[in-house]
Amino acid sequence: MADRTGDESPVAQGCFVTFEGGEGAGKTTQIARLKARLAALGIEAEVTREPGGSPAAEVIRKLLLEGKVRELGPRMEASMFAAARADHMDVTIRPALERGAWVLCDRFADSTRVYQGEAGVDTGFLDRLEKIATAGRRPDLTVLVDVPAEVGLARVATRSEGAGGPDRFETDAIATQERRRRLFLELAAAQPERFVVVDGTADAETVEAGIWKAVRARLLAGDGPVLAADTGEAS
Ligand code: T5A
Repeated sequence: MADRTGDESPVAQGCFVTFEGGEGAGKTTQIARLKARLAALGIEAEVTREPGGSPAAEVIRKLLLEGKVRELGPRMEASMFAAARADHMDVTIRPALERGAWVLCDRFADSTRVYQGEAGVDTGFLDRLEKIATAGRRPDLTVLVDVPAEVGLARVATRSEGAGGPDRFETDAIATQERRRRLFLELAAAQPERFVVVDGTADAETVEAGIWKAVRARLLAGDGPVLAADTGEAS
């Protein structure tokens, strides 16, 4: 596993991989598949999600997804996503990485950039929130699972029928969902060293293969973990 300390010694820290995309893109499905692929190499991966991923952040998740914060405005929503993220980093993500596990996180700070950015929260405010919430720890790789909004929403609609209906963000208009998609693609284009974009409309096996190819190329050398001596500071 890559060294994130900047030291010469090959002290292993886990890799931090985030998954982003619109509603129903297939992130959760692909995280489970990547976890299994890593396990086959003997690499432990902790799966987590946002909002949520720690006991306190799960409390905030419930408030956000029920829509109780919506009437307080997008700045308040952005602040609550960030508060949840700060706790998630402290309680779940950082400790896992420090013990050498990989962290596979379903959504992270890019979702705030896209969802709350699209809702009108200015970039300066989002920058400050991200700095506080993450203390500058960025993902080593971000997988953007890209699907047209109608494809993702159709998948989610099938699932919602038996699960108490759609959440606060799934009910937004299709034009809003498409703007979010474009913003995700813009983020990916601006940071190609961190992002890989995969076509989420393909079948799950094909999507999985595309993600695995990127993980191998960016984070693994051949069949073995990348050591600090091989890579220096990983991006
Ligand atoms: N949010 C989140 C913000 O506004 N700001 C933030 O900062 C953060 C962190 C979270 C909501 O919060 C918002 C964004 C979200 O709206 P959530 O319930 O966690 O809500 O929702 P999502 O992250 O969108 O997760 P979903 O479960 O809805 O989508 P996934 O995980 O992308 O999709 P998945 O894998 O569950 O698959 C959905 C369905 O499609 C099928 C699956 O079997 C499943 O039924 N599927 C496929 N079908 C065909 N082909 C494939 N390739 C398929 N892959 C999966």
